[in-house]
Amino acid sequence: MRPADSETSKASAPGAEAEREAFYEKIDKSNMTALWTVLGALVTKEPKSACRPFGWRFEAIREAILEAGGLITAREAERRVLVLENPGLRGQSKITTSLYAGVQLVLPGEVAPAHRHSQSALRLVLEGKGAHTAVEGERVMMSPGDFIITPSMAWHDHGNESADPVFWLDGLDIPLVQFLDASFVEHLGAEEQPVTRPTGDSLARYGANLLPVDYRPEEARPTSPIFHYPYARSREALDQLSLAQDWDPCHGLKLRFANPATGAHAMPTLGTFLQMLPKGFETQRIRSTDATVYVCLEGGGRSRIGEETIAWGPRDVFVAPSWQPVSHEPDGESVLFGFSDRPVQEKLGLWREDRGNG
Ligand code: 1HN
Repeated sequence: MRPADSETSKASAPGAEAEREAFYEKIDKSNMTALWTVLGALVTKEPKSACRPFGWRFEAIREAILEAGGLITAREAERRVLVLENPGLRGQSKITTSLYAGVQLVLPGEVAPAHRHSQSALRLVLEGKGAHTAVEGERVMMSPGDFIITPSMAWHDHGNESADPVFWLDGLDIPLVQFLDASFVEHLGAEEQPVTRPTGDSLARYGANLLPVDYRPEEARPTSPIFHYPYARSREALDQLSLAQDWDPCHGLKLRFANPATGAHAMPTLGTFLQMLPKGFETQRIRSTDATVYVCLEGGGRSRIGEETIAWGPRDVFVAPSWQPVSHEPDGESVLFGFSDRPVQEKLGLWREDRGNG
């Protein structure tokens, strides 16, 4: 063999394999590993995720959590939630590699006690009217489709003064915070935090195309000062925009929830989206590096995600892993809420999408 050949050849000399194995075992005892044995799995040609496409029917979640309602109180559980675990990530409380999701039930008269933590949370109300959540001294009444934010380290508690059970989806950045070893939690001690501001205060102050005259967005915290995005308002925007008939071939009409003072994503770690698909509009396949959790708010249809087809209707939850092509087939006019870690990936310069494949 000429030197040039031997330099590029990957074939190893006879007997080398046994010698190498002995070497790997030896260095293993000193907590060392040879990079060349793991490099291919570490740096992949494209994203390779254990996360799988999957869907949960709301009826099945509802039935299970109502059963839990007879087994444990909200007070006792702190939060009575059934965690939606991705089938490829069982035992880790993850719906995607970086995101957590669960469905919470608050029964009439119950309180979920005040606490705060470094994880950011979103709530997407699925069923029931008349429960409230309090965030940093302000209460909001929850209605189906409402998107509510609990910023990192904001005190929050929930209560239900209505006569019916209330269900919502919780989305949190738990796996991200866990990965960074940056988790803190504190309990207030009191069941409910004191109410210090009138209901509707933050929405009027920051969500009416006005801002307090001396408000400095650059000094503000990284989460939107609005923590309640009522569905009635967002739905009206979709209705108005649908008149333009300006549909994106991959998204139909897709908007993101924003911090009105900066235009940034409403939350620093979670991107939140609202999407309208007109009746019979089959979207073209698109893939992106942010795995996305979808919740159907209205309508019904199917989504093709990678090799799977997932059917959905109102309040169903489904998940698209990173880099798997996604297309939607709505039977009637449909509205989807979605959330992902897109803001994190964008800030790190890692986010990519591809409309040309699949
Ligand atoms: C949490 O604080 C809530 O406040 C819900 O409703 C789910 C899951 C893990 C950690 C904290 C809530 C949660 C959570």
